[in-house]
Order: sequence, then structure tokens, then C-alpha cells
Amino acid sequence: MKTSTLLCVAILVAAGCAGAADPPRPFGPVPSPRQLAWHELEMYGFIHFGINTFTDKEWGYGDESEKLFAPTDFSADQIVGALKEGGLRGVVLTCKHHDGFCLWPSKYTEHSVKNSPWKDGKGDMVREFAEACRKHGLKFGVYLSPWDRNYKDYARPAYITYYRNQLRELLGDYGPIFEQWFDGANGGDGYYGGAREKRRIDNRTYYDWDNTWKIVRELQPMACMFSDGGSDVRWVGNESGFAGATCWATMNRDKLLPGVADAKLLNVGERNGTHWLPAEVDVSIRPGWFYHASQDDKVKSLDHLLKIYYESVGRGANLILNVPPDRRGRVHEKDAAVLKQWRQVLDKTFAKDLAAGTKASASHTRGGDATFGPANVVDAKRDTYWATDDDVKQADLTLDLGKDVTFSVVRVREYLPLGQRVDAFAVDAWVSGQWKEIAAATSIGNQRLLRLAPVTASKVRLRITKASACPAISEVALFLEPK
Ligand code: FUL
Ligand code: CA
Repeated sequence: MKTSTLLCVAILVAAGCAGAADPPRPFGPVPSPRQLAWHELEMYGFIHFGINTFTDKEWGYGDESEKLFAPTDFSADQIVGALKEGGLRGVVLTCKHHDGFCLWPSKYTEHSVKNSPWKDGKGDMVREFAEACRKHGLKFGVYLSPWDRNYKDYARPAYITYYRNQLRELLGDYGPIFEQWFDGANGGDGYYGGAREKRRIDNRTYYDWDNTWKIVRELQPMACMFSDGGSDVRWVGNESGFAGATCWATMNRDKLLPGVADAKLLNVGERNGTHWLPAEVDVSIRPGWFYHASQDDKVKSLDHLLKIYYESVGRGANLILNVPPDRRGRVHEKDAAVLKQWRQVLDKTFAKDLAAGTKASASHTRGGDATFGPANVVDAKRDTYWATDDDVKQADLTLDLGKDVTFSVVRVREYLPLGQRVDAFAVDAWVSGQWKEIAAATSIGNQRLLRLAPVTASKVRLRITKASACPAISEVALFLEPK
């Protein structure tokens, strides 16, 4: 080989090395593996079923007879099956609501299914739900109300032992749990073993959350804990079904505790929050959390459910949709029907990404290295992304669709392991020979769905207009909602 050829090879190798850029460093807090798994679920069901179903109440006082709990045709299989038909990927069950009645035969109380007529007191509803979930391939989670209006020692130290014992039963005996739900309603009047009085607690100290949360970590390390303040997932600040139009996945968690939180702040999050603490949107398919026959004509419509989807999942949050079984112990026909329609529309919408595999180019690519190139946003892989150099925080990426394409939904995802980096972006469409801005938004995170009137264009451009660190975008996708 001639010296000049050798020199060429050396130059090429050196150039090749220079082109292999390092990945961007994470920005701010990043999700834990359990939070990443949670983000992938996107939506799951919530089941409120218990004494209230039979007394027509939302909050039982705690003095209800176990004999009232008498579903006539209970089927966990039908309930979980109906949720699955709705496209939900998990179920969180209210194993004990504020009235204290337990859907499983807890060793620590008589106030449970074991003294009810259901299966002559020999049933375990938590087990039946857990098994139905396993059979249908859905994740299973539990809600154990911290407030207990039945238990004699509520508001005293002895109740904390009781509560933790029950938590151990639920987390130890029913297989993998994906989410532990702690609600924030606490203290007030109740039966309390016959005392029938008002009891107050200091919800900052009473539950000693740090040590209660440890039990969850110990028994179910992959379970995310939900409450007003986490510790893995935060409440979204309302029960009507929407995350903020800006919704950061980060917050200053140390100021928050179950029952102690500012609803407006929870809705939006905090841009420079100290913790990854994404929002979960809890909403019921009916006005109440429990079933009331009087609400059979108030089941949310298909359009309403779609709006909820776009304003929760579409804003980077997860959706937990409550579907309360009726007195038979089944999902009512009306709820089941609209759930199915909802799923069909979402399936049709997202079945085909109209941008998949199209030609992508960018104003800038990190180190000029194809590892971080624009083609990564149309490869249908969550773990590949387009990135720029560290000091390039405004950049754009163009998808050449090759022909006119009509779409009405744009989906953008950030590569979550590197944190939430983008502050604002816009989307343009090439219409009649020029760029036209068709949408602009702020936070992205797990995903941002932009729902538009149909647009027909041959090119689409994502413009990152503001970022706190160089962007890392794992997906830009285009969809068309069916009529
Ligand atoms: C709240 C409770 O008070 C409601 O009854 C319901 O369970 C809702 C999901 O959480 O804190
Ligand atoms: Ca990708």
C-alpha cells in the first residue's frame, strides 16, 4: 500500500471516530425503571365496588352491615373483560374504601366479605380480580383507603399497625402489583367501632408515610405509588379528566404528601421540579365513583371519553378510568358499549402511522452522527431518538411524506430516560407551496397528542422553539381520526 493510501485510511478512521458522538447527558430528574414501565401502560381501569354499591352512597359511614354486600351475579371475568374491550391495560381495585369494608377476608377485621352473604362468606374478591387480570393479560393494582370510618382505633397509633398489616396482606398475597393507590380523603366523622364521632388527624405526620411507603418498596419493588404527592405518581389535581395544557412530569415532591397539595400546581407540575413525578388523571365514566342506577343515563359519551383521552394521555399523563360495577357485580351494558366504541375509534386512529418510514431530515444532528439522526423519529422504536449538539436548543426536523397525506393527529414523544428537555415546539405543514404553522404546544414528555382539524400536506416540520437542554425526540407520528 502506498503512503498516500495509508494516509487516506488514517484520515477516514479519524473522521469516523469524530463522527461517533456521545449521547446527551440527562437533564434534570429522570424516570426510574418502575416509572418507565408505568408510562408505557398509558391507561388502565379503576373499580369502585363495595358496600356503597348496595347503599347507593359515595362515602359509607362505616356502620354498614356486612350482610348488605350481596352481588347477585358477580363476575370478575366479565368486569375485567369489559375493561379490556375498552383498551385498558390494567385494573386498580378499591379493596377497602373509606367505609372500611374489605373485599378480601382480612385476618385483621370482621368487617369484610367473610361476613357477607356473597359466596356464604367464603369468597375473596381481590383474588378473583387478580386472577381475572392475569387471565386477560391486564396488570393489577390496589387501593387501600388510609381513612377508615369503621375501625375503632382510627386516628390513634394502633390504626397505623392495622393499616400496614392490611397493606402487607394485599401486597404479599395476590401476585405482582403495578400500582398502589393512596387517596387523600382523611379524617372526619365516622362510626369508629361505635364511637360515632368526629376524629381529626394531622395528615402530615399521622401515617408516617416514609415508613408506610417502605412496605410497598419491600414487597412490590416495581409498584408505582400514587397519591397527591407520589411518591412515584402524582394526582393531577382534578377528577374531571384533564391534565394541564402544559403538564411537566417533574415536581418538588418533598413538599407534597397524600392529602396535602395544591391542585393547580399538581395539574401543571413544576418545570424545574426536583423529582420525576408524572401525573395520573383519575376520572369516572359516570358522575359517581360507585354505581348508582339513577346515573344509568349519565354514562359519559364517546366524544367525552375521546376528549379525556387527548387531554390526559395526550398530555403525557396516564389515565385511570373508573368503571363501577352494578349490584349484580357486572359492568353495566351501557358502560360496556361505550367503552368498546371508544377502543374501536382509538384503534382505528392509531392503527396506521402515516409518517412511518418517511424521509426525515433535520437542521442539525448531534455530531453529524446517524445514531442521533432524524430517521430515528419515524422508526417506530421508543429507544432511538434524534438529538442535537448540547448547545443547539432550537432546531427543526422535516418529514417528506412524498405525496399529499391527510392527518388530524400529531404525536410527539421525548426519549424519557434523558428527562423532559423541550419547553416549547410548533408543527408546520407544507401547504400550497409554503410552510404554515398548524399547532404549537409546550411540554412533551411521554407523549403529546395534537388533535387538529384534518390537514393535507406533503411535508410536515417539527420546530423545537425552546428547550432547556438539547432535544432528544424519539417519535413524530401522524394519524387520521376516523369520521
Ligand atoms: C377520593 C375518594 O374520596 C373518592 O371516594 C374516590 O375513591 C376517589 C378516587 O378518591 O379521594
Ligand atoms: Ca425512535
